[in-house]
Amino acid sequence: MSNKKAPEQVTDRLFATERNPEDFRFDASVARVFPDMIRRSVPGYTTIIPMIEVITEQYVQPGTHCYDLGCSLGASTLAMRHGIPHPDCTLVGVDNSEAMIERCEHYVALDDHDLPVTLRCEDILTTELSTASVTTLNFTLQFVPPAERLSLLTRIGQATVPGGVLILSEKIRFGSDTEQAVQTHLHHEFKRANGYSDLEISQKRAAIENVMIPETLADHKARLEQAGFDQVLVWYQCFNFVSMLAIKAP
Ligand code: GEK
Repeated sequence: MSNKKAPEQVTDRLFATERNPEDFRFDASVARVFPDMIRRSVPGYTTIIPMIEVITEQYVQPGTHCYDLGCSLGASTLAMRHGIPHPDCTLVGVDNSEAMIERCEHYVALDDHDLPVTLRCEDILTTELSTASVTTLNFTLQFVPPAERLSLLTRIGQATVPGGVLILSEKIRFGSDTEQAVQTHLHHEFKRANGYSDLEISQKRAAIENVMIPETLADHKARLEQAGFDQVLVWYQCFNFVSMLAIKAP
């Protein structure tokens, strides 16, 4: 992992004061506070990122492409970069937020690994994918309209070489109302423990409700299999946040 000093983190106070209801967008104000926001909002994020390096190292194949779809500021991209020992691999980060990609370029430049990283400011629904050994969707699929998810995963499945993988991290919902209530409560307590107020929690929830649509684990597993992956397993879960590994048979 890189020894260079990470840029200073700006505290997320975007929802701290009363604001007009408006759908959440990945704009410049979000990009500015993003490392602090995601660390304090997503249980397990700080564990998942270094594990993406470990998983990448296990499944990356020489001469292939690796993709980080919805790369934001490149945390998962850089974890993948450090897990790729083959100089003939290419690593591509894709995000359709200009504000994210601009800042991501800066984080990539500060990192001390040699493997070149290509950043594309493009929609992951249409970005070109081929000969992939490791693809990551780290909390991105949840922002793709549900009707588009199967065709995206099918494109990833078709682009993945035998023995290749997709790392898919998502906020999930539960089939049981009682489990949904308990896990949602625990997630809100996690946010409270990280210094978010009740107002911040409720305003963020209202802003994100129409743009981030969680699905059940069973829905994810069934769709990943339909998309051409042979084995799907959960390698991490904390409350209602899960990371799956979808493997294409060698
Ligand atoms: C991390 N993976 O730090 N095309 C391209 N980008 C998209 C699209 C799309 N259709 N939809 C959403 N995004 C990162 C965290 S954040 C997760 C990922 C979160 C992008 C969006 O612009 C944002 O940067 C990212 O997906 C989701 O490991 O904020 O909870």
